[in-house]
Amino acid sequence: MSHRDASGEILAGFIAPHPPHLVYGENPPQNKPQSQGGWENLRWAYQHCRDKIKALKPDVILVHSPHWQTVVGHHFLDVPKLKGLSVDPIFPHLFQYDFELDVDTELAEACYEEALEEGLAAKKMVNPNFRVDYGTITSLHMLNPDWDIPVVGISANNSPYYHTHDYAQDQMIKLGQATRRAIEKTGRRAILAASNTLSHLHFDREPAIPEDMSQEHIMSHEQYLWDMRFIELIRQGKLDEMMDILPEFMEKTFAEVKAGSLVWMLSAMNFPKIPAQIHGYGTVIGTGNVVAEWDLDKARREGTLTEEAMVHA
Ligand code: 2X7
Ligand code: FE2
Repeated sequence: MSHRDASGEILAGFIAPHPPHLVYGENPPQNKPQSQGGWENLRWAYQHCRDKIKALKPDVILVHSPHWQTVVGHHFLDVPKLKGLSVDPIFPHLFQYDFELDVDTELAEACYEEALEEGLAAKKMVNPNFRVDYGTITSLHMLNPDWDIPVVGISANNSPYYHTHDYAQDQMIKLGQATRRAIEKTGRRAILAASNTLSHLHFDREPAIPEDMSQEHIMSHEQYLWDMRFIELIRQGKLDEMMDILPEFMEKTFAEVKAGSLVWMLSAMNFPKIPAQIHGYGTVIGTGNVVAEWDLDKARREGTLTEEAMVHA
C-alpha cells in the first residue's frame, strides 16, 4: 500500500470486548469447539456494528489487546500476512481459531515511528510465525468476520500493572496521539477497537455446558452498578467525569480497561465529548461487557465534532 494524501481520519471507535465465548457461541468455521449458542445479546450487538463498519468502507481496523502483553514497550504487528492457530490458554475448550489476516504494514510502521517520536519504547513485531492472541482475534472476528479489511494489532505494554495510574494512562494517551498522527499522515480511513471487558471479577467454575445461559449472571451487584455508572457517563458524552472515576472503577472491579486499550482509543479520537452509542451489554462468566461506539464520521457530518467537543489531554 502506498502513502495517500495526508487526509486520513478515524471514522469510528468501538469498545470491542473479547471473551472467547462470543466466538464459541457463534460457531464460525474457523473455530474448532462447537456450541449450542449463548451470549446472544453481545453477539447481536456485534452484528449491528458489522453492518455499520461495512457501510463506512474503512481501509483498516486497529486493535489494542490486553492479551498480547509486552513487558518492554508497545509492539505493532508488522508482517503482511499472518496465519496460524490461536488458542485461549484459559478456555482452550472454547477457542481454537484458525486465523488468517492481512496487516497494513505501512500504517504499523508509521505508528511505530510516531510512538518513538512521543518518547515511548516501541517495537515492530516481524516474526512471520507469530501466534496472534485470542483478544485480538476475537475482537476482530466479532467486528468483521469476513476478514476483508487489513488490520494493525497493538500490544498491551504491562506498565499499568507496574506504575501508578497516572503514569500508566499517560503512556496510553501518548500512544493514542501517536496512532492518530500515523493515521492522518498515511491517509487512512480507520476504525479503532479497544478490546476490553469492563468489570472483570469472574467465577472460577463454569457450568458443565459453558453456554448454559441459566447460569450466566454478573459476578456481584456492586460490579453491575459500577458498569452502569461507566456506561451512563459515556452514553451522555461525559468523558471528563468518566476519566475521573476510572481509577476507582479499576480498583473496585478489576476492570480490564486498566490494560490501557480504552484510553489509547479515546486519546487517538481526541477524547470526543459526543454520546457513545451502546449496542449491547452482557455478562460472560460474571464479567461485564459493553459493545459501544463513538461514530466520529456521523458527528463530523452533523457538525457536532467541534474543537469544544474534544478534551485536550
Ligand atoms: O479475556 C477474557 C475476558 N476479558 C473476559 C471474560 C472471559 C474470558 O476472557
Ligand atoms: Fe480479557
